[in-house]
Amino acid sequence: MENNNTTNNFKNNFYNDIKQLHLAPLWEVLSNLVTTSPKTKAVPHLWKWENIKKHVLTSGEVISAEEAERRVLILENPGMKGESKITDTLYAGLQLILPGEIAPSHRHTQSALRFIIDGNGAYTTVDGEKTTMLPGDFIITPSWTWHDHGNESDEPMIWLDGLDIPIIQQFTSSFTERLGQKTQIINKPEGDSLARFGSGLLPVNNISLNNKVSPVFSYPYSRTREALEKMKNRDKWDESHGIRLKYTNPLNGGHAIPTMATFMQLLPKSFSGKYSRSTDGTIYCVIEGFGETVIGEEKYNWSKGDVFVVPGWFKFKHNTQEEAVLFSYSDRPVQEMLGLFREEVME
Ligand code: 1HN
Repeated sequence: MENNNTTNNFKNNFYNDIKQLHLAPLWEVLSNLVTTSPKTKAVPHLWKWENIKKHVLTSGEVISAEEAERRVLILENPGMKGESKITDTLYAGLQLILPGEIAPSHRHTQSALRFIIDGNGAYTTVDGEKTTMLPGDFIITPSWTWHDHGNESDEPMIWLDGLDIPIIQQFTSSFTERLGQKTQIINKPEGDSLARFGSGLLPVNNISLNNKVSPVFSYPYSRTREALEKMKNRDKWDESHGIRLKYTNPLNGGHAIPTMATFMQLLPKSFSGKYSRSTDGTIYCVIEGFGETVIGEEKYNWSKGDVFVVPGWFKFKHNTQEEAVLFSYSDRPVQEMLGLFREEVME
């Protein structure tokens, strides 16, 4: 007994002493730090367009785009409340811009993507080039490029914003600045970058093939949809993902954004996908069709405008009633660069 007490005192003193010195025993936390398979606080979730659209529109009565700088409702993962995250490494939000409004020009080290859900003909300007936005269009705002948005159409426009905010947080590399005027100077004609770099051609001179960011910043849905349509009758369908294309940087065939992979996929009518899982937690947005995604054992029924998240390493499969088209993004390029990316199809 005496011996036990002495040992306990000795141990307690040890733990107290090291705590004072900001030392901690690894053996108490090791199994939480180095897990046998990925663990995350992120949970699967589906935001139904029919439930959220009205609130996004009401945000337009609460604050102006200019006052808010960016008028966005963040899609927060229910497992990570207050953290402004949809997965451990990524941010998502729904942005509204009303007719006549301007979201003022700024830049930041975070990279952003826009996927247009609703409206017709608002614009965004990136690095001196304006682009008109239509549903299904995919637009990138590379790190540290000036960008502002405006709406000269007569309807509200809503899009999905995806940013690598938590990644930049981890690296203490967040910087931002405002231009100091509402809009930037436009010095290129609309469509310039797509014509130059998105036509299967590259300028011969004065172009670095090592550029990590795609020089195409707007990928119109009309072209994406045509590619999927041409492929759908001739190509072999992936048993989990259907016909899935990745948006690329034409300079090197890599991802369009260095930190975020972006995909568009077509699932045929009556598709019954095989379960798969991958280490990149993925955010999906439905642009056409109806279907369901089974995440773990739970079914999530989706239709146009819905956004859902599959956290990393959760098994999931897609089933459709109608032909469907899904946009998605994840942190896959970062994992690939670090040699961490894993995926598997479950039998
Ligand atoms: C941002 O700059 C935009 O430019 C949208 O539209 C969302 C979220 C956090 C930080 C910057 C935009 C953002 C953002």
